[in-house]
Amino acid sequence: MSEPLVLVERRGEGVRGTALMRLNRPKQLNALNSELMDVLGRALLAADADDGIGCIVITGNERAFAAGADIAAMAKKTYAEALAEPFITRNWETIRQVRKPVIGAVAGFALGGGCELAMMCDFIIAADTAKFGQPEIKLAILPGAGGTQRLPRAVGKSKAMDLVLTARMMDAAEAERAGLVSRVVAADKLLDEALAAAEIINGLSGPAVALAKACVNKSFEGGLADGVDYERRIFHSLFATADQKEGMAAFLEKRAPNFTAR
Ligand code: DAK
Repeated sequence: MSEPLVLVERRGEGVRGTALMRLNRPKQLNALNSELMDVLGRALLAADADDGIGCIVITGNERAFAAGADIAAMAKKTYAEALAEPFITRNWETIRQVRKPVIGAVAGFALGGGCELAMMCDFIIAADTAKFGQPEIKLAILPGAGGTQRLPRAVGKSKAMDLVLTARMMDAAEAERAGLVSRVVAADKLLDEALAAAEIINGLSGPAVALAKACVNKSFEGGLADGVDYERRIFHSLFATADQKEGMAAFLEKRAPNFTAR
């Protein structure tokens, strides 16, 4: 039997745990082909629908998060074929449907589609070995899974242009300075750090977390005024939840909250 393309396991002891998803094509540096993206997409949707999961962590291995979409699978496609068949598009957007937080835990190469997949996560925790880049220009293509849109939003126009146009890689320290990653840790602590962050989220109010994620995402999708208006309405709606009452009461009573996702 062949190895699963994504290894999925539940981590954490609490009522809500973490779905840990490891990309698993090590010989190809986790190059992302359609089959792998299908499996990942199904796992993401299953975790999102599972009440026992609060947070998702996507990771690779020590050498690579993912070195891009699978060049071998793309190399011979004609323009007409790329247009006519779903190509690799159908399963690249699945992650955007996920309402629960998705943390990218990146060690080694995160290039091309690998960098784009990491950027589709809600935040990235990087090992000090991580290397990010959009080297597609070297293949005479350009980032095709949102890289030209998400990278400038993350690191600003100048650095995004630099990376996209020169194909150079950026190390973890530079990525942290630029705001692409939220934190950098020693490689052997990467998974612990990501799972600890997930565990904190698992203990919070599920509805509040999902709506906070939606609000932050909204800030990237429209103008500031629309985003603030959207945020205000979502903010008000949270006062309909029992978790808001409990969270504020617990603070005022100087005790730990007991959230029930209601
Ligand atoms: N695809 C296929 N195989 C890959 C690969 C990739 N992206 N990256 C590495 N590999 C394979 C290598 O071919 C090699 O296989 P064997 O020769 O052993 O059979 C094996 O992984 C180990 O790689 P290397 O021998 O090259 O290892 P090195 O340490 O020397 O170099 C490297 C590591 C990461 C610098 C190098 O492998 C490299 O430059 N890889 C390619 C990086 C790259 O160009 N990435 C961008 C690919 S284009 C879209 C969605 C996504 C995309 C586009 C559209 N839509 C939704 C429309 C994305 C496009 C891309 O990502």
